[in-house]
Amino acid sequence: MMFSETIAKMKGGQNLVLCHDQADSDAIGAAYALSRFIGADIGVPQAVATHTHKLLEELQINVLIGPDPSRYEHVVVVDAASPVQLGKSLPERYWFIDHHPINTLQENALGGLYDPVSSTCQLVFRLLKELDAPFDRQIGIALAAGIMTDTINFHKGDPEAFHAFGEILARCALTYEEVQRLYIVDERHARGAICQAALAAKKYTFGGYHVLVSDIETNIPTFAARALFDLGADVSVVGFAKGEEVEIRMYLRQELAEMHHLDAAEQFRTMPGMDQGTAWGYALFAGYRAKGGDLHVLLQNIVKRFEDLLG
Ligand SMILES: [Mn+2]
Repeated sequence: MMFSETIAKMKGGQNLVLCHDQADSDAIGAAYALSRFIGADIGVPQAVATHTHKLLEELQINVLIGPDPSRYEHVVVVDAASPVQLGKSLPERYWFIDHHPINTLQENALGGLYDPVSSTCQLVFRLLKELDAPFDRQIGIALAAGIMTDTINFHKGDPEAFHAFGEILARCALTYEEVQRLYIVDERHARGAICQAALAAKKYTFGGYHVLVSDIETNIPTFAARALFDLGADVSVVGFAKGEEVEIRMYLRQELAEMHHLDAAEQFRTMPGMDQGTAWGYALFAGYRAKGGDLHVLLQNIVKRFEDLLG
């Protein structure tokens, strides 16, 4: 049986669409669009990522924290790559839809849709089209936001991601700006914090490349790192620390990455001191999160690393 037929049979049942923890807009967008078709609760093990709060607000999505999957007839796990990402919410029986290059959830799944493309939202879009599902603006915003997130605002992506995004805009009478708006920081306080981070940034030049490093008082290091990158940095690094919590984000210019065979996520994974937390990302963007550690020591280690690599 095609997975779309399985999905169709869930309609009207007691359904849960479960996202990975720290659910991003790809997970939430996919969960929302799917839940609108089958009728389902949306759940997350512990929390939704900060950058996705605006999407939750826009679509008025209720997300259950730590739902009990055993209380549902059908559970569909979306955008999760491994059981670890589901924590205590890991269901015994589940279907899955995912796009991550490595997926260890599929082994124990009842079945699902797996294709290592750019986003889960484009897979859900495929399914809903197969099912002749109705679309509306809200479903469009959810799916488009997911694609925008996982292509890092189209800094990467396969042809289907670009194509699906355009098709979603057309079908749902949306504009690019309406989706983009979900990502622009429009709170004055947040913009002020980004300005402050830019003004306080230290600039190093190694081998002709500009490395900008700063920290920010609000927990939006990704936006600040992006802002420093857009100012002209070849490497932009922004950290945030509050209590035990340490967050660092880094953008790398593609030309630099290619010239020096650098991978941003790999740099974080091998950075002295970063074995205390979790590093993720891809070639041109890296994130780091830990409970504990000294932000300024870590930032210095990053500077030292680029001095060694480029200087
Ligand atoms: Mn994803």
